[in-house]
Amino acid sequence: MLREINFDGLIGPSHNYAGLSPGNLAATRNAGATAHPRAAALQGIAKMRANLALGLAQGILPPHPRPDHPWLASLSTNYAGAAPHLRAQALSASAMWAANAATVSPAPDTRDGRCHLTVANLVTMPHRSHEWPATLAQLRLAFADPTFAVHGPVPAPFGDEGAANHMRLCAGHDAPGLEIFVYGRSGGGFPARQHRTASEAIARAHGLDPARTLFVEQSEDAIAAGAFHNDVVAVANERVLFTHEQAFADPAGTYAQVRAAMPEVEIVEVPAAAVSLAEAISSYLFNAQLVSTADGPTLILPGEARATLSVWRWLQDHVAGNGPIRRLEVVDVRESMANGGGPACLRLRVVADPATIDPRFLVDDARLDRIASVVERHWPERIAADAIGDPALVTQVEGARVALLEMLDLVELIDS
Ligand code: SUG
Repeated sequence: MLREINFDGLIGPSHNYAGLSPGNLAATRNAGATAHPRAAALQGIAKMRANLALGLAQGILPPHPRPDHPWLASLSTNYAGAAPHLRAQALSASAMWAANAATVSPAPDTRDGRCHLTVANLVTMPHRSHEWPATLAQLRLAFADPTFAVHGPVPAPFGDEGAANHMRLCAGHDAPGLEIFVYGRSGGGFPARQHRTASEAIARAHGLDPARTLFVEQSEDAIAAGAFHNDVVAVANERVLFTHEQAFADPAGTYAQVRAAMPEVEIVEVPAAAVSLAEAISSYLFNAQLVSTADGPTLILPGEARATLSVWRWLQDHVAGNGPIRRLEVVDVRESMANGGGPACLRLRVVADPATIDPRFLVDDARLDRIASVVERHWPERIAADAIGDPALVTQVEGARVALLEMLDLVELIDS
């Protein structure tokens, strides 16, 4: 049976605040702060437990090998000798944001009836541009079953940031969907990370039906205000599209196209008069996971959304007024949030039959207990900005990942 499975990136032992992402206001604001990788990973695990408690299927994508020595070697340097910015880029735990791992088109949407995944090239940010080989190795293992097709990255310079700029609307997860690719141009001097050419290439590779595929431009105002990915200002699930009024370059035209392709859609637009773009972005209201539970459409929100008066008031009114979103769940992922990654950034959605997935990538409560105990034993308690070059930190980070992969029975990933 096809169902939605959320694969969360397990927050890696090298999680730190190096301010590597211009245009991501939280990350640049927190540059130089002390990070807490152990607490960060435990917050992510608690979020996964909360998802299980809601009756959702849950998977994981383990951290990548960091520092990325082969990447530094390709730049003719090594960790000890590299310039500080290259060292930070090589150590980044940014693969935790699994929404940027790949774009996924479930089997009901594709010409050959397979579930297609294209690994994201992430070429716009140097620290993310070297994620894709390790991500691809994981996807090829997890989705080795012939009911999946796993594609390599779209070539540079066409930036692709994966599911963070892709939404799917459908009558039910196992029904044919309308796939919406959101691309950008730039805004406020910040780069657009998703290029239309990349989105079009992915739609072709996945064999999508043009009648059920839309390419929509993100608003420049949203990018300028810090929405470096569309999933910071809009999210979709089944029949519901939940969006800020200023998410798209042409909101009315976008809604008309969506309604024409899928008349039963329920568009929930939050007006700027109720929640400003700045509040939406600082609270990550739209970086919630919008999921289907027994209670109906449910939003899994970061604590920052509850702490933002206008946002929480809007949500309360929506639920009290019998709006399409029926339930609110709040999770604490503040270590990830401080680098601009909310609940939705941390997960990649895959609609598939769980029986077709390598079980080493799926989790239940007992497995999360074992993962948490590895994290408690091996993840650094803190990483201060000036510790990035410390050889003892590198030893601890590398050892922690090996301990995790041994426990997960995924030692074949040690070098990739
Ligand atoms: O690419 N932050 C990530 C956050 C990604 C959020 N993902 C989604 N919106 N789906 C990024 O900007 C910060 C790393 C640093 O500065 O050390 C970072 O990469």
